[in-house]
Amino acid sequence: MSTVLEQIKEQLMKGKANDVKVLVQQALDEGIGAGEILNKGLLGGMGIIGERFKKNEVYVPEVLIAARAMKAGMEVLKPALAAAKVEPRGVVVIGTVKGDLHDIGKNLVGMMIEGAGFKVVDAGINVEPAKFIEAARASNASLIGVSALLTTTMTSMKEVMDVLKASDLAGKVKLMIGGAPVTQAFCDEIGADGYAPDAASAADLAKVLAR
Ligand code: B1M
Repeated sequence: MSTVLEQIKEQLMKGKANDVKVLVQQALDEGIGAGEILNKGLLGGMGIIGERFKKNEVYVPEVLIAARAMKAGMEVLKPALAAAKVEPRGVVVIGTVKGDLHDIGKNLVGMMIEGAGFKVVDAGINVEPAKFIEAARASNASLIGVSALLTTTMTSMKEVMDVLKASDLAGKVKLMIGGAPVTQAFCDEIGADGYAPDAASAADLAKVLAR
């Protein structure tokens, strides 16, 4: 692999946003393809951070600064990606369930999913079930990711599942759930398509569900 791509990966993992920007521009100037810079440089670095996060080798702050560095690199890369017609892997709508205002975990999940190459549409916090479905329809998403941090609000995830099942998107759009009180058993109980215990696993699961 070209040295500059290795450097992008390394500086992204250290969260050096400005260095990543400069290196992405350097890679473009060297004539490296936008897709290669994205996949081997930026997404490569985020993938390693995700694995380390799962193993508790790095924590939330490191993931946040790596994601910020990725965003900085993407700013430089986006026009070249558009010109090269490199499409995102798919669209994922994320949000925190109705009645719940917690968004730190949801944002982290969004960043990791973006880091896996998806376009993320953030529906926000305190999201009514029907709003998730509307957002998925409007953005042509293939996956909805719902976060809940309260035992009292996680029950609203079933409402999202029910509204999705009753909609024209049933069978086309999948539902992934997560958040501190959520479990695989709860996921099975409400018939959601998947549960992820952390942000890195959510990105891995999105790759499987949003095909
Ligand atoms: Co709240 N709060 N809070 N709170 N708060 C908790 C969740 C609580 C456990 C604290 C406690 O009592 N020990 C408790 C919930 C108890 C329960 O129901 N089991 C609680 C409570 C009770 C409340 C209020 C009701 C308090 C009150 O007003 N009496 C109130 C509710 C407001 C509301 O939502 N309607 C409330 C308010 C708040 C603040 C506004 C002050 C603030 C939120 C700020 C914000 O988010 N912008 C807050 C905070 C910060 C917390 C704690 C301290 C931290 C949560 C957090 O951000 N963790 C929390 C206690 C704790 O966890 N130690 C607590 C870090 C984050 C990275 O982790 O969100 O778990 P987490 O996300 C993880 C995974 O869960 C997973 O990936 C993430 C990263 O790996 N994940 C997903 C999350 N979403 C996912 C989605 C996926 C997949 C994975 O797929 C779609």
